[in-house]
Amino acid sequence: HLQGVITPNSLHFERHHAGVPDIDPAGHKLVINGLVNQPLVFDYEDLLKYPMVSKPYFLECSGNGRANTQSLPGGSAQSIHGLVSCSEWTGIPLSTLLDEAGVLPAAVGADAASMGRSIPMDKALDDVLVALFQNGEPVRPEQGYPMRLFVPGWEGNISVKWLTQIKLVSEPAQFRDETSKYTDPLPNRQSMQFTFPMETKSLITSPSGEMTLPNTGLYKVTGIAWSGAGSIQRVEVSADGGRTYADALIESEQWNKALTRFSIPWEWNGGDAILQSRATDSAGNVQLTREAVVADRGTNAFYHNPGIQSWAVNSAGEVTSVAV
Ligand SMILES: Nc1nc2c(c(=O)[nH]1)N[C@H]1C(S)=C(S)[C@@H](COP(=O)(O)O)O[C@H]1N2
Ligand SMILES: [Mo]
Repeated sequence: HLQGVITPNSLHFERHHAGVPDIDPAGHKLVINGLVNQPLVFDYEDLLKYPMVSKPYFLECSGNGRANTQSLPGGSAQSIHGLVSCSEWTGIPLSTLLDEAGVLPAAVGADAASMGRSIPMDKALDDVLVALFQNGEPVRPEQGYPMRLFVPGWEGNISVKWLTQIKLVSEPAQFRDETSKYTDPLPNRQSMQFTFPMETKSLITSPSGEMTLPNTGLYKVTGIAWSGAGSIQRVEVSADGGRTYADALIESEQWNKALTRFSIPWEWNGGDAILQSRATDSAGNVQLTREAVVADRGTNAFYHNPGIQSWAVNSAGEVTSVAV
């Protein structure tokens, strides 16, 4: 039921592993230590004085879409794919703070909040933010107030909320949330060590699962597309389960690592149809089919499932999630 590509703050998805802490910013400190020339401690007020950048980025939990790896129990766009949102994030480039701390050679970025994740140094110095604002207002408690790490394009878990510490270390810290969780098992019983970028994905949001088309005639099929590897270049839509595709209209800006809105007109003649969308990003990645994801990762892997969503429309106009 949303349009455009920016998620209102009150509707941003929430994923908390241990509830939302009630933090008084006056007592909150951010520490940068480890392999640095000069360990630093920042108050919230100190950080507000730094130059900031504002960029629109999506945030997606790597568990998004996981219902589609196993059998499909039906479901809606929200229940299957609701763990993605897009905001204008405002914050201090992490590179500014690391530059001030003086990073020692061969250091690897890691932070050690209760939610700890290791971040390779080249990413830490590229586009990572210490985000303080979201769509112009202070980051909400549910999103990490007073500050969160924001790691554009990468699995949501790594964007540590309620950030307290950034520690420079020489190798990955092997935190619980990068080893026992958020690891992708493969069909040959091996596992991927780290899967950082969220893959090229799109989703038709209307019409979508659990909606009913009231009558035959003209519909506007619309949805969102995104990629952790760059911007969305193209979205194709099929009404026959992927046998034929037509190019959708891109309705929004094609921002880097942000949601992009697409639409296409469709005439529903009252018969059975299967709606699908397929995105292509600026790096040339084409969204995988559900079959390809399952063949590649097996049915035990439920993180990182960007597979094409199929919405079946029956002659009563009912829309259901199906496996194609
Ligand atoms: N400190 C902390 N950071 C965290 C989490 C958490 O539980 N605690 N959840 C992670 C997960 S799994 C995701 S998907 C994102 C969700 O961010 P959001 O709640 O702002 O949508 O935050 C990540 N950062
Ligand atoms: Mo997540």
